Amino acid sequence: MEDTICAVATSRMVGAISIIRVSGDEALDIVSHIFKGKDLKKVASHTINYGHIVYNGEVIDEVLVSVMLKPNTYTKEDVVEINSHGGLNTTKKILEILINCGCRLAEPGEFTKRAFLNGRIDLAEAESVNDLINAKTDMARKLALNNLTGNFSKEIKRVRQKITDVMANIEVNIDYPEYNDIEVVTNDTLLPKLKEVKSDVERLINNSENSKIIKEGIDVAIVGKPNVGKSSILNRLLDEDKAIVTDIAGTTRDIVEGSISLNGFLINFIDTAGIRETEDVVEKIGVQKSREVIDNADLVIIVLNNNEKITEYEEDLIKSVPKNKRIIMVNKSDLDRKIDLEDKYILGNTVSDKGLDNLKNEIIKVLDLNNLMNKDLTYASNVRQLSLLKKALKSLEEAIKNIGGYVPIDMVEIDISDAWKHLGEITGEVYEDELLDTLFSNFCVGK
Ligand SMILES: Nc1nc2c(ncn2[C@@H]2O[C@H](COP(=O)(O)OP(=O)(O)OP(=O)(O)O)[C@@H](O)[C@H]2O)c(=O)[nH]1
Ligand SMILES: [Mg+2]
Repeated sequence: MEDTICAVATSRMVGAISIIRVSGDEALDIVSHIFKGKDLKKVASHTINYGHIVYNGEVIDEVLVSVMLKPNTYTKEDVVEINSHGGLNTTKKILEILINCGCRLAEPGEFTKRAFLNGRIDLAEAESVNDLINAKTDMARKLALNNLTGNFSKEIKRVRQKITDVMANIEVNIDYPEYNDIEVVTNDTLLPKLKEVKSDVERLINNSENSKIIKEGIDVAIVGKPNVGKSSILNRLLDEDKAIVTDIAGTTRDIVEGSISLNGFLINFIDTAGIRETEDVVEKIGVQKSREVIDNADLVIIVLNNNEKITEYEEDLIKSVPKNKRIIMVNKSDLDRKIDLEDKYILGNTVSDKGLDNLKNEIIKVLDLNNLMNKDLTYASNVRQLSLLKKALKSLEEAIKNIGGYVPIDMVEIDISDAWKHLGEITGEVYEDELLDTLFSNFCVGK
């Protein structure tokens, strides 16, 4: 924390501009030393200053330098940012010079880590910085931004405050049992408060189940007999020839995947090997994988051939996937109809793309994406936060269970304070150094 750190904050590819970020007590001294232009130590905070980076008499680049003095900066330290010309060599050279002059190369996420350690943002907000950078869809961006602005943290703090009140109440009664005017801790007063907290936490957990869908996308498996046109459908959905299509049954032997954005959601389509009894070793493995994909998918598109009678295997396949998790697509509608089917289905073909829009609309409908889009986005955005919410819930349930029994109140308080602690870990009011190391190592350097 005492070092002045530096890193390239922009992408490490060729671009018009690169930003090299410097943060720490020495930031201004070090950059002033290599900057020719106005005296940076005398300029006002939050200004951009034109000049040159000059080192050992050599002009390295023409730059704009932003000077931002603490505490109103990203890290709450002095931050100086050099806007140089893009390109790997110039950027690298300036970075080298900064290191020569006393900066240390920042670790991944170290600027954000400092923002956290210096109390500008909490841990949940810090995590959403990374989520925002890595957002793959519009919805993921919205979720990250909502958490970055602190809405989720506020909710956690609000719930935590309620627990604090309960604990204070218990403490007073343990410490001063002789005071009659202090609210007596009984089942009648504690229980309703704890139940309220429990339902707050439950609500957050239930909402949070959507965050995987929003961040990582929805896995949609395309399954069916060989040769019904699964790979053709995948290619048409992706609008590229990703999977090999031939008229030989058993063409797809391994999983082929591709993603599109639908209504702001990421949909990961997974094309599988046609499922059938086979003696071919490679195909057998493919078929086995297909079955696993069906079990793990959020939605399954079962493809049938309009030109063939439905087989017993296909009927079993339809039955094996719950209605709310499947869409039946009858493909090859350009050929004579031979199929006989009672279930609801989408009819189409990949020759003229007929039915493909209906298929997409059905995906939106079955997954209830329109509804999900309008839902409140105040919830846990990753597994760490969600598992802490679940731990807190467990402790609260334990406390509620014991409160009416013969368990002494100070024992009940242990569970209550566990819940309080788990919620505090979400926002980083309670944390261990190890956690910070793993958490920030997922960030990019310069953030
Ligand atoms: N007439 C017609 N032919 C189609 C249609 N869709 C796909 N085909 C043809 O059907 C054959 C099989 O298509 P694929 O997409 O490879 O079928 P698949 O289900 O992936 O087959 P496997 O990978 O072997 O399981 C190819 O010759 C395609 O050109 C369609 O809508 N109409
Ligand atoms: Mg295929």
